Amino acid sequence: MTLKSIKAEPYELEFDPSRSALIMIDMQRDFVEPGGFGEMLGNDVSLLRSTIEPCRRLLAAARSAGMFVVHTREGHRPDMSDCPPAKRLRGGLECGIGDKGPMGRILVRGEYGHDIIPELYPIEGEPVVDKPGKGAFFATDLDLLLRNREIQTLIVCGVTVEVCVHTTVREGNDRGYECIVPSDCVASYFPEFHRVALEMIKAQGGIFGWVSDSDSIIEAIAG
Ligand code: C5J
Repeated sequence: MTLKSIKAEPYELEFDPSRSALIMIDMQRDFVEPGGFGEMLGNDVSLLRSTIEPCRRLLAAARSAGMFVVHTREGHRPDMSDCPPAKRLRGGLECGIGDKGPMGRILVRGEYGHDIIPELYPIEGEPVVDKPGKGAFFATDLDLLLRNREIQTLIVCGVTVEVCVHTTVREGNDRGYECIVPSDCVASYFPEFHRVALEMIKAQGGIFGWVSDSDSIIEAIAG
């Protein structure tokens, strides 16, 4: 076991790359691409698209180092049997989850908008965890995939930082994983939420985990 160290806040994180995983949360067309569900709701997707290049570089570094990589997608079965009515009806949208949106049925598995953007597309051997909720541990086999590989540290990237990234970090933290979030590999449609979400993770001595950046993590992985 070779321990390495990442420059991070609130303090350096020691990690074993062979027991670490890169988790790419919901880098799906409907959230990130112009013309998708996120933009249809009036959001500026350029705020999310700024994560693509740092995520791509971090993904490449993790792959080169042989690190375990997992991708997630938020979405539901086509018959919507795994979507709580409360989630489907929330917001009273004219065109919401399960309805025909600009990139196919919104957040429905198998639809064009539900899939991961080409820039960060999974390669062979990288599991894709389809999750019905915000957190990647809820109603999925993610915990089993990680425990079977004796993973301890999660590098959590993706969108949106205050929703699916944060929920996943909180779930992972409660399950005993050490979670580190690169600030430039996560984003929100609301810049203030981005800032506050990261503050919340690293507050009180790292109550949910650590905050770093892609360059520091790449340096640590490659070094
Ligand atoms: C994610 C959402 N992925 N904001 N979903 O954060 O609804």
